[in-house]
Amino acid sequence: MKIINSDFITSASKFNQLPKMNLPEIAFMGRSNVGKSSLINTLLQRKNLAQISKKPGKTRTINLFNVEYINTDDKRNNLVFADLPGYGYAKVSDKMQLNWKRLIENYLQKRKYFCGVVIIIDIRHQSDEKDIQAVKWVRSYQKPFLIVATKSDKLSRSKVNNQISLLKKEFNCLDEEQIIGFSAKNFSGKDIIINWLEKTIKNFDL
Ligand SMILES: Nc1nc2c(ncn2[C@@H]2O[C@H](COP(=O)(O)OP(=O)(O)OP(=O)(O)O)[C@@H](O)[C@H]2O)c(=O)[nH]1
Ligand SMILES: [Mg+2]
Repeated sequence: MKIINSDFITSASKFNQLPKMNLPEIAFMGRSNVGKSSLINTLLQRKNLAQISKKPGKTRTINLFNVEYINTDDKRNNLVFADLPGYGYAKVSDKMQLNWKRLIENYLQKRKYFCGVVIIIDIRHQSDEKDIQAVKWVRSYQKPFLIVATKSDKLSRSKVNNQISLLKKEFNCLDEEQIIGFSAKNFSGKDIIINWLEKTIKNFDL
């Protein structure tokens, strides 16, 4: 799969504001400021399509992106990326946190063409309760997911491997549940994510 084009579609702060797309959709979720938008921009080869911020909590809505790609058979196709709002931002009120939970829950449960989710964590940190909770939550919906440990450029290669083994234990990963290292700075791990996208879409019955 090769991504050739991308566009912002819309932002929605409520589930019922999301447009019906009739295209396979991949969601991206993780803690606030972990690097979701940077990961999306890297995959789309765009500098700032999904906004990047130094201030955590920038993405408070579900942002949809239309992605055009060609497959190995040279056919053009489209899919959708959904940048989900980050969890666990301390400065957000309890009410906002509850709204967030409802929005994501509705999304995971009801979004018709949602076919898989990329869960993003920071490779430098031990998993915290919110990340472990998020993975358990996503597992309960029985959709394919890929855990991406980002900012790998901040660690040496040997530390990256150690940290991934540690994280796999902390998340109680089954053999088929992968955790991969990734960096939006040097693009390591990008190809593995693209391959996972391709496989996930192919396995999804529209
Ligand atoms: N070194 C390094 N920095 C990164 C990487 N990915 C993201 N960052 C930095 O981390 C910060 C947050 O990145 P974003 O992509 O905005 O994170 P986000 O998860 O979308 O944040 P919110 O939408 O605010 O929840 C920015 O300063 C990025 O430049 C990476 O792979 N390596
Ligand atoms: Mg963001």
